[in-house]
Amino acid sequence: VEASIPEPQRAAWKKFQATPFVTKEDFEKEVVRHVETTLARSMFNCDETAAYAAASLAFRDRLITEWNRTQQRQTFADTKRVYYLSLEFLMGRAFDNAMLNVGLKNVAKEGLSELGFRIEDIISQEHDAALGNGGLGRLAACFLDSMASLNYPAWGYGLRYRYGIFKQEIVDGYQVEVPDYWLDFNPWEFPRHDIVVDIQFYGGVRKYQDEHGRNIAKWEGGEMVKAVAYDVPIPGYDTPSTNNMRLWSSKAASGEFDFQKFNSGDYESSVADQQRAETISAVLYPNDNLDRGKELRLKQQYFWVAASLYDIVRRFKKSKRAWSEFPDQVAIQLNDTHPTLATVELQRILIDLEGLEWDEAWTIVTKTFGYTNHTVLPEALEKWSVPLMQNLLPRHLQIIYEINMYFLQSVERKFPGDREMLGRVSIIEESQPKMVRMAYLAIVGSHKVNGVAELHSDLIKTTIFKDFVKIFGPDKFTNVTNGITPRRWLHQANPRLSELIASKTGGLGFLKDLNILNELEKFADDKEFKKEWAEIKYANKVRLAKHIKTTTGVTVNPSALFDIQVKRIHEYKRQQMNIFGVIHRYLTIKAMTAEERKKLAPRVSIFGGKAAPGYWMAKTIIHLINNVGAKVNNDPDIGDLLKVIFLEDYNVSKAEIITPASDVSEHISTAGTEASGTSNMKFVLNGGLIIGTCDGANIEITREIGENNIFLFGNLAEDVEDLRHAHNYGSHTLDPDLLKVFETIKSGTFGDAGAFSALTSAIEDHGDYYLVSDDFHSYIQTQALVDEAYKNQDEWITKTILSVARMGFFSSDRCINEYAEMIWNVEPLAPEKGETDGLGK
Ligand code: CGF
Repeated sequence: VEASIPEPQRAAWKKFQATPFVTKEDFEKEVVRHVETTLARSMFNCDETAAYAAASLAFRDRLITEWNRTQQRQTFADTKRVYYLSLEFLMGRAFDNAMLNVGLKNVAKEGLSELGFRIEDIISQEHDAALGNGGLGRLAACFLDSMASLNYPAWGYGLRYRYGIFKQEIVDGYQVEVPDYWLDFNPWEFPRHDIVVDIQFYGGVRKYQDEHGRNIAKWEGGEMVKAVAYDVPIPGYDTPSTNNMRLWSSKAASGEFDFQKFNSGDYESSVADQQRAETISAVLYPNDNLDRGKELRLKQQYFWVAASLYDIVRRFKKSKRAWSEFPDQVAIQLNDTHPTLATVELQRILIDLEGLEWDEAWTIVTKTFGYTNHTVLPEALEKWSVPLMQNLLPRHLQIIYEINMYFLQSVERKFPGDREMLGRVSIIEESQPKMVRMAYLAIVGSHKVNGVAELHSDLIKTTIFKDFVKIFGPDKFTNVTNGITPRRWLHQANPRLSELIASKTGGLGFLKDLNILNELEKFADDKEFKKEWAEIKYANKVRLAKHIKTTTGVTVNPSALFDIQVKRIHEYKRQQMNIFGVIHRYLTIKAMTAEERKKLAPRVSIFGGKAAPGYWMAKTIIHLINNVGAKVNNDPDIGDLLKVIFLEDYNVSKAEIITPASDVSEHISTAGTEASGTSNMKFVLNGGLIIGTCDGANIEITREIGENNIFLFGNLAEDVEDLRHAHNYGSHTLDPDLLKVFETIKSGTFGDAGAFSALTSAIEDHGDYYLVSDDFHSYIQTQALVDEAYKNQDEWITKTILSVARMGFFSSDRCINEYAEMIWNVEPLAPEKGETDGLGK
């Protein structure tokens, strides 16, 4: 308030307010200005990197202007806001997205061309913002796009990692990890050196009574670290609304190194504090669906939630409302259990700092939070050791014990005498050491819990959270099936398809209401349309084939069937089954006559994805894929009939090239293990078919597009437990075709047989937990159906058109509207008609 300009001077401010560029000329002016002043270069010294920097800064300025207006609008309207807390935001590149969302890509294209640059070259200069591992982080990024596009007052809160997910190199067939230092030059962030929050760790709790006889708990001592805010503007599509993603970066509280130590010659330890503090936001943990329980990770979590809550509470307090109104103004969504400490931190703020009574405070907390569960895999369910938490966050542990006590008392009242139930649902696991079960804490601290696809939401209710359904009733648990943003995953990744769809559906309206795609149904048998459709798919395959050639040296035929599996490498996702299937195909082709070979559809099997650095089995799968590729791709007997490709360093910007180029993509997890999957949606939306199991969102995709348009196979989730039991306690006969594949691997056909023994023995000797053998036969048979179907291109194309036409449900806009209505209770705040939006429309 103190910094606000007095009324009489505001007229001058209004007169000179920044005006976002709209015309090509103004854009060029901005680019040249940034080259000459911000970058201190000139037309004699402007390479593509500098041009990218200047063009991005021109767009960033524009976004910041709209961002300011959006924030002012929201502050004046004083409406409820949503805060999406996610430890991961897998944003990818921002420049192309910003140009498309504000509707000025053509302006930029022509402007850059006049200044001597091709827009594609400039776009490719950008480093991906890879602050995430996989689906969870990319989902958060799609949600930000949708929240802005739908004009919801919403903020994302995350960590500004200095190193994003590692870069993957393949050396001699092995994955090698290389650090991803992405911040060299990042025009998309906006440091807020004025927004700094002190975060406390360690220390102890002093309890005493104040002069009014009230019990006080004071967290004292320990260590202080500073959280500095960095803002990233999130432009909505076709709206001036520009939301904010605030990422926190850690800094030593003193800000300087210790001069005394420095002067006495102890240079190293003089900077130690600084370094220790900065380590907190240094690296993203590279695990997907795995909890490792490392202290630094807990530090990251608390650092981030404490800074975010401080910010949220500060904003609320400005409104001078009563605390009871907090949940009317604030909705906080916990993306997985990573931010669960936020529930405890809010309770601490309310009772320790603001003096509220426990019950009043806890009512506010539970009304404020919602929790999204993303997995049922036991190894991914977060637990923190009690001694670790006691040391790092002593006051929070006390509050957790108190939350648990009141919770267990309520359970006891509902189920008197059921001690087993108390043990099962306790937030504290009575193990050695004791552990805090974060998912249970998140459930108890939230008013809604949701899964991310129908099957998954049913499974959490009947398995891992069964008791909680009995305790809280079924209404607390709900489903919001995941979605993807059609702006990035259709319009940006596949511009020609987007254009074709626009030409038949009356413009780009489908990017805002994806159900409009339905109008494509009437073209499913239209010859001319089908021809154009097929040409676009072919062009996208040519583009990927070029990428394959430059990155791997292998030539692939764009007319072959492109079969793609790109995602994190994980045993439950079963890339091992895919590569075993590829080996089976190789053996089959080898045994075929020339006549038989002529009838076969040539195939390119494409894999991509990172393995967590400590996940040996996943790394072995990558190794096998590469070795199979080396053998098959160089076998003159095979030629174009089969090629096996591993694409290095799969990330968001590569996905934008890969996704539009699939004929078939693989989503073949063991039933019941993949919560949703979102790449399945991206592939279908881009005119590819799926081979998949009855798992996650595959089931709803089938419901929407029709079972004739998807290749489903394998055992069902409800049979998995029995099969596993039979493997361990009954007779376990392996599939004969799979055994032949194993024999070939063991014979050394793909290099050192010993290198892959862990993969085969997991199935032969260790119970085949992921049911590879059980599903192998139907997988191979279904792949044969794919071969057959692909031969009839006419029908195939019709299937892909019908599928795209029926994908409207999977827009992340639909998800966000569901969250807003069922969980957050927030309304969009659209800009007033006539309000200058700078869009030039
Ligand atoms: O979240 C995942 C993904 N691996 O990040 N989970 N986590 N944790 C699930 O496994 C996916 O199935 C899901 O689509 C994604 C987003 O909800």
